[in-house]
Amino acid sequence: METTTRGDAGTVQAGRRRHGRGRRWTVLGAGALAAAGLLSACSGTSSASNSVTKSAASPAPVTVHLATVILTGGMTSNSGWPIYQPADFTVPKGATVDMTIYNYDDGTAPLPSSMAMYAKATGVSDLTEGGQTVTTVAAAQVSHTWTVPQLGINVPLGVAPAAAANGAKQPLVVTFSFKATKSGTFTWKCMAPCGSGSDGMSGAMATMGSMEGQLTVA
Ligand SMILES: [Cu+2]
Repeated sequence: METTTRGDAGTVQAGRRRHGRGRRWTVLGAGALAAAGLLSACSGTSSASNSVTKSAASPAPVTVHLATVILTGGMTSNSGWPIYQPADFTVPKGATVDMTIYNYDDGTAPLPSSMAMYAKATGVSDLTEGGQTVTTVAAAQVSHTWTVPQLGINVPLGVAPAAAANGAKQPLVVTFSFKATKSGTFTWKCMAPCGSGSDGMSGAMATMGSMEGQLTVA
């Protein structure tokens, strides 16, 4: 009987132990479920962001074409006031931007030595001017620049070629590409002193919509 009692006691004890372990396991199980819940919440979040990433990444790469024209003050009856038209651009984020600038200005605005760095193209690829591949324009031959400081983009522009035999003005055709990877609204500027005033930095150079404007990447 003692054995049975011990046995019973043992069984009871064992049962308690098992129960205790069971509770612990239950607690652990709840913890594991909670952890799994957290994990599944996390994986839910990450799968949601994955699907956003996928939907943003799955369309074919976008290439957009921008074109702008630089007109002289003589062409717009605003003497001494060259202008980019248009001056504001909007492109989708992630796009490859193929840009063409038609520069009708045959006058130079030589870069002073303090601005000599703007003679070199940066932040763009495949720059051509007048059909020639270009990486730098001599500082003394710069007519204007298209410079987006926040994006590290600088494109020096040479002068327009001589007018055609019939007197029609000819543009210097400038082409280049860049990738719009960063969203935001960025001010671009001309860095050549092509405006008015003793230093050429007034007038058009100090006016949004003339020698500066905005590039919006959205
Ligand atoms: Cu300019």
